[in-house]
Amino acid sequence: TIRFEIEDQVAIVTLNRPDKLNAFTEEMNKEITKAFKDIATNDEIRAVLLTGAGRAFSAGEDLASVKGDKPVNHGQFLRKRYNPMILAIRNLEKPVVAAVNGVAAGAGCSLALACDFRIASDQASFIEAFIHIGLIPDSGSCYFLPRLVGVAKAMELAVLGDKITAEKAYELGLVNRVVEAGKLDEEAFRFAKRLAEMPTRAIGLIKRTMDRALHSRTLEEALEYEAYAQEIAGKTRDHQEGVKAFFEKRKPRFEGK
Ligand code: LHQ
Repeated sequence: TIRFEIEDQVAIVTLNRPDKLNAFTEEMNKEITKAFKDIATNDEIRAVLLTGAGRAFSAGEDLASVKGDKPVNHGQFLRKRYNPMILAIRNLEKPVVAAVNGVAAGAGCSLALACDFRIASDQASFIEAFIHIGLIPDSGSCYFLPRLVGVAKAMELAVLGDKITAEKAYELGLVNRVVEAGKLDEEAFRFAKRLAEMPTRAIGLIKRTMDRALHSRTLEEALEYEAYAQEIAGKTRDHQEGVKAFFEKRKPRFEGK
């Protein structure tokens, strides 16, 4: 239910149930989580591109699983299937770019928000669709949304569940770039490849340090974590190479180590 490729040190993960708008099944959740765990331990991979096959990014949970007579415990559902998937992305110390090719609804929207960067096609849209079926935004949306757009807008998006266009998402700060639909693959890959050529350890540490700073209680605490993370970055070969290249007036060749 997903495709996995590696090209120029970029892992390309494609949600691949196009006839179901890439709606999630248990199998798919597990495959995505496993892919991100494999990426964590594969030194050849220095950036990830996450996208959807066909006209959608993802329509969220495949509601076929909820419509049966058997009641589903949504809490357990999330703990087992979705939370590990979201945590695998946030805990990955490599940059993750979502190439949002079409509609991202419900947990599909959450998945896009869990990534570090979002490049949207001008045909993409975002919907916190949960409220339309009497649910709350899950899979990290209640965490990511207010951080990305502020509490007032986050409440509006979560409670009203309106579909917003890529352009609107850009204005809100929800996506980093909007590109022509026909150029999305190329532009998003170029972006991911650029990241893959950068100091991977430092990017991973930026990701971790920013995530922590967002819930640091004091500036002191955040400064201390920066010092701790910088100590690690300072010991990398990429740091040495960066300084050396600067004085030799040439482009650095980072290895991700
Ligand atoms: C679908 C779906 C779908 C099945 C379109 N499932 N078939 C966590 C905890 C526990 C339980 C529940 O879930 C969660 C997490 C969640 O993600 S909850 C939120 C689940 N997602 C939604 O509620 C979104 C439902 N879908 C929509 O609102 C629309 O379909 C969107 C906006 C995604 C796309 O709209 P359109 O482009 O107008 O396409 P469409 O509505 O015509 O859909 C095309 C087909 O895909 C259609 O089937 P059909 O047989 O009529 O062609 C839809 O029924 C089917 N489909 N989403 N999530």
